[in-house]
Amino acid sequence: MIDLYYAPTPNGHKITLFLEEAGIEYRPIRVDISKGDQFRPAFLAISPNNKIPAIVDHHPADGDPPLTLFESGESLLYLAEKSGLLLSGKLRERHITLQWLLWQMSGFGPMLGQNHHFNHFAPQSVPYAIERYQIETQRLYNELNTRLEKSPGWAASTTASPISPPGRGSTRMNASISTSPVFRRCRTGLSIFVPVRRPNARCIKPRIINRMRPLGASSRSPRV
Ligand SMILES: N[C@@H](CCC(=O)N[C@@H](CS)C(=O)NCC(=O)O)C(=O)O
Repeated sequence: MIDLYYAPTPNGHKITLFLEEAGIEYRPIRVDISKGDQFRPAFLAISPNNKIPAIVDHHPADGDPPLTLFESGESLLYLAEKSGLLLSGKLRERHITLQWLLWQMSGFGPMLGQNHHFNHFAPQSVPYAIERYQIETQRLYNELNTRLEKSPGWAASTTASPISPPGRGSTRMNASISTSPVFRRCRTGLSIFVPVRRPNARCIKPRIINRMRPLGASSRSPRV
């Protein structure tokens, strides 16, 4: 059983998507970041960076006491290792997936986050920051678009497949799971502020977004 410390945000959705796709049993524990739950000592003991998501595995493979992890990328990798799903056993495929996962973690997520912040939440307008993050966001979307042009199923594929032998979707899954929720969240903001050329990104939409819909509602889950 995995405890998932969660809020219905792009980073939260990354982990629920993986857990659902892999069929891993989990208990979502809602952290209301709009009310400051992330600064409570009980949560900080699990996620010292005061951010969701974080997971606690009560039955880690080494048989030792429960294992606590924060950072969404690391949680995805841990769950892939634990389940043997959604990350290829083939060297080349695995590293292409990891490359795009890290691209999401270090670029797509944080830069789109900054773009969102300076366009929607900054207490004062900072034209330099707005322009900087719009340009970077545009560049990242174009990069995603080019990737999708080369491999249209990449972000849409959500087929769970074992690490060994690698199967359909296994090279794509972790990268898609980390990218799609951020893509979905930031789409609206971008169409307002930046004319983004991203026709190929449409193929992200159908399955992943349908999968996320029921995952947003976790109002019945306990709070931290
Ligand atoms: N690098 C982190 C980022 C996580 C993150 O930014 N979480 C946001 C919600 S999407 C959060 O918890 N924010 C609360 C805060 O910063 O106080 C990860 O990928 O896990």
